[in-house]
Amino acid sequence: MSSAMIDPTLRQLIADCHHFEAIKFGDFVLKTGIHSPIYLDIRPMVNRPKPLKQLSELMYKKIISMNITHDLICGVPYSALSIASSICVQKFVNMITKRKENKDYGTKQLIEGQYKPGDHVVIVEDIISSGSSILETVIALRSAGLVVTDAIVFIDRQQNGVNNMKEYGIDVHSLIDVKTALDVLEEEKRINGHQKSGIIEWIDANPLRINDDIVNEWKLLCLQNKTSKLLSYEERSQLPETHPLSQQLFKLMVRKKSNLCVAVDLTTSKEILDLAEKIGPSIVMLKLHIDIVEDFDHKFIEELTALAAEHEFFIFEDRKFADIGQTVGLQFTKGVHRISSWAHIVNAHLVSGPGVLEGLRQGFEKDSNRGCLLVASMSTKDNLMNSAFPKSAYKWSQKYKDFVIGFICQSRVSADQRFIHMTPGVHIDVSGDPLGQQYVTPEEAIKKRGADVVIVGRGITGASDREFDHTLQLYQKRAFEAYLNRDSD
Ligand code: 5IU
Repeated sequence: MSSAMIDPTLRQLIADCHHFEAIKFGDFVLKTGIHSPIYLDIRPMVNRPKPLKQLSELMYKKIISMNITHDLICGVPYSALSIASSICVQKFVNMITKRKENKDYGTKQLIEGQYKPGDHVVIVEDIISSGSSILETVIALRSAGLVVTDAIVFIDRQQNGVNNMKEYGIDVHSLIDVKTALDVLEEEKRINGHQKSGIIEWIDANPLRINDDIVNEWKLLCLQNKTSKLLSYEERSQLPETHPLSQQLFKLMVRKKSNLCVAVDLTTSKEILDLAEKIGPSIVMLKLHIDIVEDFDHKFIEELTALAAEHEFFIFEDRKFADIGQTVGLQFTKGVHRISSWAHIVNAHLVSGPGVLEGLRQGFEKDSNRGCLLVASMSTKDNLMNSAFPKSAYKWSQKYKDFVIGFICQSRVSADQRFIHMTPGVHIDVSGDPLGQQYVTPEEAIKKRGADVVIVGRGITGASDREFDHTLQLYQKRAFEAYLNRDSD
């Protein structure tokens, strides 16, 4: 960061830090016994109304400019609690707090405030050194079923904390790093060049690690699988405000002992109907690409719908709507296929933004028993769907709950268990195809990646006549057993 680019308020805040002795220079003995030429303690800043207000405004601005999904904010105790409260009051954002209890407080709830599992929380902290305090907060939040991926800090001490936190899936965004703050203080004639280079040398020579106790707590949390502890399909069918289609799907999975969706990528209606007849009893969903069917007509749809009713499965048209809302609305409801008239489930990409969901909405209006899955990640090699996609899928799923029922993804997107996670790219024998497809086993998809439903195409449709029934049953059994044994390794 160049000091010339710094926001004037931030520059003033750094000068104030020195003035109020939140940043001091000298010889200080830290908690660890190490001598440090710089001392940072933000309390004198957050005890004063003006710097507190300015700091919290800048931190919230950062949250907005980084486009961080946040239902709630949480300050790391203690100094950052004032910052979080100030953001809460000024910006009307709800906050939660983490209690700072000692160890024997045990399993008692550590989070105070109103929240529900699946809410997205952004952490607010004054200074990051090793990252230990932030990780402690992350552990408490994730144990309570909250989703946390980002933290905002005032000053990064540049002692490896930001890097350390990456390992735990947390992106730390600072308003300023300590070396830039030193540049400002030198420009403000509060420190000379010699002092500054001595401090920088010390910083570079003293990278920090996360405290072992906290790392162990993290490991424990992972072992207990608490970060992703999932309820049974039955329990999830009963969660309040679960979409009616998802409720039916959860119940169907229990009844049929199946969490299998077959991708029927065949090109004639006869082939598809014959296969649907065979696989019907073993699946909960049949996935189509209607645009590859050469002899499409609505009689085919009637017959397929009748089979779906007879064998109890849902029809999923894998159309991946992705255009502007206006076009998508037409693609969904018009044309030869009139997809909205028969597909129980469709899916959409959010590349063009949430307009796609507004476009689809008209096709769902009349029938709440239809749903949409958001594509959050893909199975293919070198695809361009970076972490912005699951984040945005999560964000918009919350706002379109009336017809968004879940995600097509390679790992879970939302801790909100009312949403269904479906994973394609599943095969028990091979690891990929020559066109970039990459496979995982049903066990990997369900136990490691948290899929609720696996989508299998050629693993089943490619089986020879002689082996077909056996293969179908094998996939059904392995996928459902992986679900039943989800919590064992
Ligand atoms: N499909 C994927 N990967 C994805 C998405 C969809 O394979 O990331 I989004 C579709 C494509 C195909 C089916 O219809 O799932 C997988 O077929 P195979 O199991 O035959 O590879």
